[in-house]
Amino acid sequence: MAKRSSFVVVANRLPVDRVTTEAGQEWRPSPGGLVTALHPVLAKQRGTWVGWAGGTGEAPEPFELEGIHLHPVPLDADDLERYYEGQSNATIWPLYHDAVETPVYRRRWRESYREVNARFATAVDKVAEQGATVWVQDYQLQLVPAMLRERRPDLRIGFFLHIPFPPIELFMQMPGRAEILRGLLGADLVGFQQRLAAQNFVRLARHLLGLRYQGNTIKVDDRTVKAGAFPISIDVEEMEKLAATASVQARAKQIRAELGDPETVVLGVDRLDYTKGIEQRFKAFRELLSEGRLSVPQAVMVQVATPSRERVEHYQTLRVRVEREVGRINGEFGRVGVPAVHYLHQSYSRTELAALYCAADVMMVTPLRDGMNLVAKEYIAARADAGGALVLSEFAGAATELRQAFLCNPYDPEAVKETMLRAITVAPSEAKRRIKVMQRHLRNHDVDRWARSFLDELGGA
Ligand code: GDG
Repeated sequence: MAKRSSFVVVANRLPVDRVTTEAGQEWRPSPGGLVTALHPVLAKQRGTWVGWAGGTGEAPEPFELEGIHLHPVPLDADDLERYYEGQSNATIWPLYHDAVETPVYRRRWRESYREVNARFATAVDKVAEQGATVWVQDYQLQLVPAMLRERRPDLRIGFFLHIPFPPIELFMQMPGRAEILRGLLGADLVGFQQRLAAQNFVRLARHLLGLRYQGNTIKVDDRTVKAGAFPISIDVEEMEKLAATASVQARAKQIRAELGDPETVVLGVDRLDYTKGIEQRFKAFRELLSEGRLSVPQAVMVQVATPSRERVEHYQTLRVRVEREVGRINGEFGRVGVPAVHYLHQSYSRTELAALYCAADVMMVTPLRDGMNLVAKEYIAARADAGGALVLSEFAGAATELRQAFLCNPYDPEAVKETMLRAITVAPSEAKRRIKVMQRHLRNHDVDRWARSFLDELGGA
């Protein structure tokens, strides 16, 4: 008999990693904004997190870690290929990001997505006590709200989408589109990063299913479904503290020294993903070098491109293109011992990321489309010295809040170049003023506030 909870979080992944130590295998919490925000609520209500534990063998038995019940859902190799890499990351991900890569549609992937969503719904049914609150996370699980409501009309169900929700014209491409929409409409509250996304959703409900809505409330049979914007954030205090530690500060200095103490360090930190605009950023840097408006070694660029979704074809071809561009820039503008671009296809600790943020004069966040983008917020929070400048794409959700960033249109190469130069040459007093305004905003809008506002709204829904 599974342990029952009054609060259940459902996400594709459990917030843990299996690590091998001398004592054998053990579970470690994997740090992340979501778990940080939800941990207090989960711990207080003895809540349960339902998700995949990684690996394709049998799922481990439910276990407890740091006061949270973890309830693993199994995925086998086929599920991984079809539900996760296929339908989630080669169909839905590109479609929801303005189709910046062509979405791939496969019947078998959709079937697998349905099967796996049903498996998650069944698992939640087992662990949720009568009248429990269930919070479903993200695009991998859009059918879960309706599947769950069918099994358990007693539950209060929330859904939050971490990525953009596309305009009607784009959404309409998706085979089986009505099923997805009905899946989401199983929730009492559907949360998005942005107001525009919530609007896209309610309009789609009318367009596709003829449902009536008033403001952001949709009438579905005899119930109502609310849509709303809940922009996610980071644990601001944690990043401030981490970045202020003596060891991080020392490491930041050391990084600059290792880069040859250039005048300008330009930084990018992203999962290696075609939505992040990494190529656009490199192109801008290359053209500024070739026009002589920047030069090496006075300016250098560091790009951390964390390995991601490496079995999905879009990601393999992106890697080839990005690495060719890095080679081209270094070939043309580097010297022995002095590359123009330091490209790191590796994953780093939070401490090292914080040190990189502190070492960077200009942070480039130039996605073609992004639900929010937490890297932009982390950079601002890390700069206790109020130094540095943030170049931010207008197409990141974060641009709605971080108005004092140097905003740009990543599709316009001249705009990216001009904006990058403005950020490089901004007067220190002006840069400080901008960063401080954004820091004040973030302190009042951290991830804790995000979770509370969603759950308060869901409680009242
Ligand atoms: C999705 C949406 C939305 C990156 N490299 C390393 C590392 N990271 C951390 C960053 C940041 C996080 O990963 C990435 O978050 P982003 O928001 O930038 O982007 P996605 O992964 O695409 O996230 C996005 C987010 O969900 C939340 O709703 O903002 O729009 O696409 O925290 O610091 N962390 C470590 N090593 C790395 O190498 N430790």
